[in-house]
Amino acid sequence: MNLRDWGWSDFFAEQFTVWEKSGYLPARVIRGEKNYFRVWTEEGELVVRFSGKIRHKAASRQDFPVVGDWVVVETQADQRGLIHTLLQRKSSFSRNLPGRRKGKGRERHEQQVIAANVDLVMIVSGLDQDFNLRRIERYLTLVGGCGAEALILLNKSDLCDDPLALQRQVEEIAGQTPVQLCTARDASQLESLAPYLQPGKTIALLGSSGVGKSTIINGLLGEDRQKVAEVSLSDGKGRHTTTHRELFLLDNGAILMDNPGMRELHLWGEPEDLLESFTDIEKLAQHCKFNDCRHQSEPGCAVTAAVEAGILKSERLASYHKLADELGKLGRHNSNHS
Ligand SMILES: Nc1nc2c(ncn2[C@@H]2O[C@H](COP(=O)(O)OP(=O)(O)OP(=O)(O)O)[C@@H](O)[C@H]2O)c(=O)[nH]1
Ligand SMILES: [Mg+2]
Ligand SMILES: [Zn+2]
Repeated sequence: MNLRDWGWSDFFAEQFTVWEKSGYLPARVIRGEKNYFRVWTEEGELVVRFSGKIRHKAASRQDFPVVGDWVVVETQADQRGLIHTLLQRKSSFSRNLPGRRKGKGRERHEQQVIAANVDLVMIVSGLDQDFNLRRIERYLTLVGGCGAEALILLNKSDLCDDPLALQRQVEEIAGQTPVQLCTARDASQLESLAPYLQPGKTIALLGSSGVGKSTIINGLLGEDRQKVAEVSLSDGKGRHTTTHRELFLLDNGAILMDNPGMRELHLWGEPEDLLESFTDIEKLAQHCKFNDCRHQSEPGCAVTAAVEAGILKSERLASYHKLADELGKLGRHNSNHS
């Protein structure tokens, strides 16, 4: 195998040229543990730690590697190594970890980079109790700001009487993002994903616990590599079975990232990220009387007029307001968003 199998491209190769004579190797982070990472290099898999230098130089959390990152490592004996630097990311997605530090007064916001160098995010949603249009809008907004493409995957069609009706509901809020149905329990149904699984492309599966992300990964790998577990009978919620992000290489060359189900997804990004996830509202807004219309109760608001006319659902506008507020609050904390 070579580096390109793991998603290496000219974008990273250019950054590595200054390291070429160092004897160090480029490596991709494939799994993060508490105090070390597993990386893949041309010489195989290594267990690596941070050099003191990277700790010293890191100004904030986002300077530390996450799964999907490309790093420069010095190899040591026994398949071990040290990470010397983090190469610039082609894309990354982050969430906000609010109110983590105890203290009085203002709400605190902290950017947490979840994963890096992802080309496509599959937003997985279950067609059981998990189904929630507002949550899908939230995920779409997250992906809208991160530089990756998106696909919405509605799983567990077998548990739903009319999957096509739900697919249509999702298509209404999805804009240009494609929406696909599947039943991951039947691996043969995953063949429809083939067009998205291209060699060297990194595809992350995101969604709540229990929606079937690991089942999809196992189905595509053709073997049970990831543990899966039944959702709770009482409330249909998942049991947070997957606890680590991890990359897997498929036979056809695509790279899949399994992720733990996210409990809370607070957005990190810019208000402009809504331009991609709410194109319908942004289009209507061009006809509002005031340029800075907030679509609350301003006169001449084309957005609220569309709600009154039944063209736009009020739940969708409420969702837009909620997400816009959330992104707006990040304000200047957010100047180093990448
Ligand atoms: N009926 C049905 N069950 C499914 C389908 N796909 C997955 N499941 C089941 O849903 C449960 C949860 O699946 P997982 O793959 O563990 O879900 P996950 O998204 O990885 O969950 P976390 O790792 O907790 O985030 C398991 O019991 C799966 O067998 C499907 O298409 N239909
Ligand atoms: Mg899982
Ligand atoms: Zn308006």
